[in-house]
Amino acid sequence: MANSVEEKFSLREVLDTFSLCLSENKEVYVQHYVEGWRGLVRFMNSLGSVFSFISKDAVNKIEILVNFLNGENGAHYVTIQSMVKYELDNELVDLTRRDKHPESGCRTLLRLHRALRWLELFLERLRTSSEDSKTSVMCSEAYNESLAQHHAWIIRKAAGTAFWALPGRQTFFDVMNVGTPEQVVAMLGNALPLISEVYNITENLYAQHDLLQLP
Ligand code: 1Q0
Repeated sequence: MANSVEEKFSLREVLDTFSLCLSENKEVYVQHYVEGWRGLVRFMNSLGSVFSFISKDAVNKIEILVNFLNGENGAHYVTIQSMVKYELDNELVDLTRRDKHPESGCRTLLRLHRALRWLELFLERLRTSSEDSKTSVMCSEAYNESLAQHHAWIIRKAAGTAFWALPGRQTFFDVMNVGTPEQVVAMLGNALPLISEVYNITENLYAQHDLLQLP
């Protein structure tokens, strides 16, 4: 019982993690970035096993990045900026097709980065939704505007099916463990600018180095 309480998802906790992502000079710490994703995956797991194919992929990508962070070149993986520089300078990124470095930090983080855009769009819809809004609709609209453009048909199909299993808005709010719907809305209002900032910094960095389409 104590365990289930300990592992209870709290939106506040996850969002705190994202707020730690930015350094003073606006670099993005990989450690806090992946911690934020771990929290989100915990939340997704609590929604049921239909989402496990999604959380498995997310966990796999989190682990690839953690292994780099804890590896012998970990110092280069402290921020997304230093990772990009290190991997590009040392030709550790497959730029046109997956070959010698199929699981580079850059391509792995790009997948989470695209998912962060989905999160931003979804949470914004949730924040401005009304009592009778459907989470499945908000989720699939956000998905179609973001991640779907990078996914093959079969994955889009599976994701679309999973979205139908999402709990309703009120249950969603309850699981977030923040308080009343008004408090959830206020919390999202505080969190979204932070998530957007992390997203935009990463997007600009990747665009600057022409990395947005890494295979
Ligand atoms: C709660 C509902 C969750 C809906 C998540 C939407 C994302 C759907 C993504 C479907 C991905 C399917 C699995 C495989 C995909 C890979 O092919 C793909 C590309 O990788 P690769 O190596 O083949 O090139 N991978 C990805 O695109 C990465 C996908 C990561 C998705 C991580 C989603 C984590 C979600 C967390 C739930 C957040 C709940 C939000 C509300 C909480 C409030 C803070």
